[in-house]
Amino acid sequence: MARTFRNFIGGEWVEPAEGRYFQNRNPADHADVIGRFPDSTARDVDEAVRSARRGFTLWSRTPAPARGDVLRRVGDLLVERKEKIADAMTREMGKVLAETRGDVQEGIDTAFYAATEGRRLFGQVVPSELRSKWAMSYRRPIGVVGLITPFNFPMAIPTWKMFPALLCGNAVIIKPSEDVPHTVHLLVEILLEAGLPPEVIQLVHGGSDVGEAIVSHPEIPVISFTGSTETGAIIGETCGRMHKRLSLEMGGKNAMIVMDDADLDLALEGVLWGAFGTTGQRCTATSRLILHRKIHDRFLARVADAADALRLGDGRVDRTDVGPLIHEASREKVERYVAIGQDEGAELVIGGRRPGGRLAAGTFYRPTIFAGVKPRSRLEQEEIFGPVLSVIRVGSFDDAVRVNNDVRYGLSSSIYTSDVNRAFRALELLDNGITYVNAPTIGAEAHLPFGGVKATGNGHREGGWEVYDFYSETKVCYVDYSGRLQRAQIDTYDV
Ligand code: UN1
Repeated sequence: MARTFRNFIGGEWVEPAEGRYFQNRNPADHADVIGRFPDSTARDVDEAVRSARRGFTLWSRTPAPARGDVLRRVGDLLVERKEKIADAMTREMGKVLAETRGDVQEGIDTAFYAATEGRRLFGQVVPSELRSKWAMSYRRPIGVVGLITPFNFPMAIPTWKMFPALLCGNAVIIKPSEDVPHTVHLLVEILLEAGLPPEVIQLVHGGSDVGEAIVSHPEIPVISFTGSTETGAIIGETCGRMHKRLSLEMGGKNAMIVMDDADLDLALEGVLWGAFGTTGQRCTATSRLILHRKIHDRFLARVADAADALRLGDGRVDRTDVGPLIHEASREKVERYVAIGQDEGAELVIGGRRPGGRLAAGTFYRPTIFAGVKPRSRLEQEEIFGPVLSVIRVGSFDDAVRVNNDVRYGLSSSIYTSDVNRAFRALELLDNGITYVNAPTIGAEAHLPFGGVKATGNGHREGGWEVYDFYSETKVCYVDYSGRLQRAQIDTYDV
């Protein structure tokens, strides 16, 4: 009998108000049920907000260095449980253990970064234009923050939203994806053990009803969402109407450019990792490979051979290179795009099918490569979120830049070249939030800002220092100790 998990609301593990649950299954083996999780509703969100308001009163008055100490202990516990969490994560979302360990590590890095930020959280002190007057700003907590997180980085993404939000003194309500409720359950256990006052964190499991209730709740002034561009647009409408602060991290159609002077051995390793790691289910996945015509044929042949040799399987087994897709709907989406690619006249080089045999128990799909993909075709333009790589042939660096930029998304890009001038030109011209030189389109580090331009985001960044701006309100303070009325802009400087 599968274990039944609960929400964490009001400082306790509680059942959902309407008593409904959903099942969480292992995508590598659908017979393996991880547990039953609450299928919550707006009533649970209401309760969570009431509690979070109380948590906020307490936590917002706790000094930031003390809040940082809690996050340092969270980091220590994540280090201690890294292996156990990685195993649970692979079981619920499929990617291989090396990657789920990396996912926990990203949470650890984020925790330690947040811990030190508790002793900084800089405001500014600048000269006033008037005498005997101070002008300064500092950062204040905002209130209850609502986080809606996806399945592909079950620990990293919740932590890189939650830790800065907490460090800034906010209370948090989180709804993780229904596909990965267990990982965030384990994270909340750690937060409580580390000494976070219980009402500062609320975990409400469930589907889009819960997400909508969070987004439209009048007492949640800040929302951070990672997911599809379509859902982000809907959330944006509600937040715009309600004057909420919103951070959106959405789709990508990231390209790796390989020039004729590139180290092809290096580029080969890079493209396999970028395109097929996490079974292509990263916002940062390398889904387009732009090849200079001089190396096109020989490099494509090598990529195809190596990708075809990748071993599919349970991510907890050592020899596995690529795990399953998250669920059947996602595999069907990949299949729809394979059909679209064929209709558009692209050449299916490898893959394009489900594997058979023992892998039929999970939602596996063979690494797939299309060549001769035309710029502006649907295969080339739309996010697939699966192990499908589209290869585009170009005649020059300028063409490569044009193809890279000619999509609606702008998360990450990469160029392989040994020409330093060209590398710097690429950094300037590629229209993305992140560009890698001689590395694939994935691999962002926790202490640098993460995010994209165009339809990938709405101008905010996660990670790095910038995210602390998002989760805090700037308060400006003027102190006039002249003892008389001094009018800014009117009483001008009498030198
Ligand atoms: C995502 O793709 O959804 O840069 C997040 C990376 C990871 C984070 C990716 N550190 O690939």
